[in-house]
Amino acid sequence: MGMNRSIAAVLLLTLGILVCEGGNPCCSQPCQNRGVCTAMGADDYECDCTRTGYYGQNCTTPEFFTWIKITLKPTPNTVHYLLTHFKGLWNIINNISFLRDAIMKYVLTSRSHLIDSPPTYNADYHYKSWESYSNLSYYTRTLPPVPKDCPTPMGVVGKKELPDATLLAEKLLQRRAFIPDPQGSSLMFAFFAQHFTHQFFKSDMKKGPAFTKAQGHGVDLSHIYGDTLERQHKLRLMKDGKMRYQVVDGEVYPPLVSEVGVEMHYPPHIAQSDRFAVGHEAFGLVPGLMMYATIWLREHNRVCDVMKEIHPDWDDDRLFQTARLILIGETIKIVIEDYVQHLSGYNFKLKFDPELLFKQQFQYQNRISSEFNTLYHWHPLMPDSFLIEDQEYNYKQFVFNTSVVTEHGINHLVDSFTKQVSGRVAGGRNVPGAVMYVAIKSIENSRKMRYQSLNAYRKRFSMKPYSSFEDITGEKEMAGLLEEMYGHVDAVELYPGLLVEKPRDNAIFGETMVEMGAPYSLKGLMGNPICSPEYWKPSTFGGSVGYDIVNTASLQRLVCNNVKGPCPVASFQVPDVKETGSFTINSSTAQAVGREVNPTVILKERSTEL
Ligand code: ACD
Repeated sequence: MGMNRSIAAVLLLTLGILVCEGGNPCCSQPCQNRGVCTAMGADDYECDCTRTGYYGQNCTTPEFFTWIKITLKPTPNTVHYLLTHFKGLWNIINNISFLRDAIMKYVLTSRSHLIDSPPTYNADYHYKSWESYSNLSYYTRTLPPVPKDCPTPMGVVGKKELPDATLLAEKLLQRRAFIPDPQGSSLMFAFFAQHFTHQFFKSDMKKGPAFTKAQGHGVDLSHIYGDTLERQHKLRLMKDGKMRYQVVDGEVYPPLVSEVGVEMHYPPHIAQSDRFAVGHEAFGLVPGLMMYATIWLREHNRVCDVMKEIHPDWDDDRLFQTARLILIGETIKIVIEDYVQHLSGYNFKLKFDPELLFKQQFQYQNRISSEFNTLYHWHPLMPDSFLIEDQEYNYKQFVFNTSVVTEHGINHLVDSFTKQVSGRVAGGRNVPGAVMYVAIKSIENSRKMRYQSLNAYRKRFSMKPYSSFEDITGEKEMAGLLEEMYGHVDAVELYPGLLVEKPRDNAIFGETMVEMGAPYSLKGLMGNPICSPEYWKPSTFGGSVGYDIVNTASLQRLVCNNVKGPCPVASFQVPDVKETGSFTINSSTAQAVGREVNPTVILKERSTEL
C-alpha cells in the first residue's frame, strides 16, 4: 500500500515535471515535507530541504530521527479520538497538575511549530522578501501562491478551468434543510466567533482580498477600541480611563454616532437614535455583534472602576491602557478555556497559562494569514431565523436591527442566544441562502489569491492528502459532483473542501479544519505580547487584582459582571445537549461568578438533566 503510494507520487511528480516542460517546474510542487522549490530555468528545479528533517532531490527521504518520529506518531484522528473519549481517565489527568501542564505544553508547542514565525510569503511574493515580511497591510500566506505560469489553476493537475463558483456553491454548499451542530454550539458561540475574529480579519477590499486593515495581526481588541488612534480617542470618555456610553432604560449601551462622530456602516433607513458607535465600523450588522460590543464596553468601564479604586492617583490614560491589557487577557482566557474548549470537544481541560511556554522556543509575534481568514468563514453556523424571547426574526428583520439590543436588553439576548443551536460547519450543504454570497466570494477571492489545493494544505499541516473524492466527503453523491467539477482529487480547492469534508463523529468540523485552525489559533493567542515573560506578571495588569480578573475570566462571569439583576446562563453550548451533570448552574457556580444566576434558567437546565 505504502509502496504503491510512493510509486504513484513519483509518477505524479515526473508527470508534473513533464507537463511543465518549458513552463515552471515548481508548478508540480515537487518538493515534499515543507521543502522549498526554486525553479532553475524552465526545466529544472531545486528543493531546499534545510531543517525539514528530510533529504533527497524532493525532500522525501526521512533522516533517522524523523523516521522514528513519523513511525511512532499517531494520526490526528487517533489523537482526536483519545482526547474526546475516556472521560473518566481525563477527569483524573485534569486534576494532576503536572500532567495537565505537560499535555497543554505539548498542545501549544506542537501546534504553533506549524506556523512560520516570522512570517514568510504573501499573495504577491512566493519567495522570501523583506517586502513581504515588513508590509503589514498584507495577510501573510502559509503556502505561496500557485505560480502564474502553470498549466492549470492548481499547478499541473485538474482541469484548465475551475468550476463556476456560484454553481459549485449552489450544488455543494447551499443549505437544503438546517443541519444542527451535533456539538450543540449555541448562537452565543456563533456571535462570539464573529465578534472576536473581526478584530483581526478585516480585509481591505479597496486594495483586494490579500490586504488587511487590521494591522495589529492578533488579539488587540481593535474591534472594541477602534483600529486607529483617532477612532479610539473619539470613543473614549477621557475621564477615569472609560469609554463613552449612553444610558437607555437605566442600562449602559454604546454611544450614538451623532454624539461621537465616528464612521459606522448603517443603511440609510436606520434611525439616528439606533446608530450605535463602537470600535468596529461594521458591528451594526447584526444584534449579536452589538450585544457583545455592549458587554465588552461595560466590562471595560467596570474594570476602570476597579482600577481607579486601587489607584486613585492614576490618570485617565493609565487607567485606559491598563484596562485594555486586562481585557486582552480576559479575552484570551475565555477563548482558550471556554471557546476552543467547547469547539474541541476534548475531555482534556485546556489551560491558559503563558508560563508553560517560558522555557520553550517560541516567538511572541503573530501575523494573520489569509488562509486562516478563509477557513474561518463559518457561515453554516447561522440558523434559518433568530429566536429572541418569544419573537422570531428572519434575516431581513434581524440584519442592521440595532433596536433589538435595547428592546430586549442584554439579559434576554444572552438567554435566547444560549438556547438556540447553530448549524454544523462541515459535511456540506449548510450555508443559509441569505449568506451564500459570502461563500461565493470566498471561493472567488481564494482564486484571485491563487491558493494551492486542499491536499497541498493537508500536506503542509502534516496530514495525509485525500486519496479520492469519497475520501473527502465520506459519501458518494457530493463526491461525484466534486469529481465532475474538479477532475482530480488534488485539484479540489481549500474552502469548498473544508465545507464538504466529512465531519468527525458527532463533531462540527472535519479533520482539516481543526488541524489547520488550531495552529493558527494557538499561535495567535499565545504569541500575544501579554503572554511574554516581561508582560505576564501582575504589575502589567495594575497589580494582583487586575491579574486575578484575567486569570478568573470566563464567559459566564463576563456576562454576570455586566448585567443588572439575576444573570442568565451564558454558554457556548446549548444546555439541552449537555450531558447530565456537566451543566449545573448551581450555587457554587453562582458563588464562583460572584453573582446570582437566573433561578428560572437554573430550574429549566436542571430539569433537562433529570
Ligand atoms: C488543539 C486545540 C483544539 C482545537 C480545536 C479546534 C480548532 C479549530 C479551529 C480554530 C478554533 C478557534 C479559533 C480561536 C481563536 C483564534 C485566535 C486567533 C488569534 C489571532 O487541539 O490544538
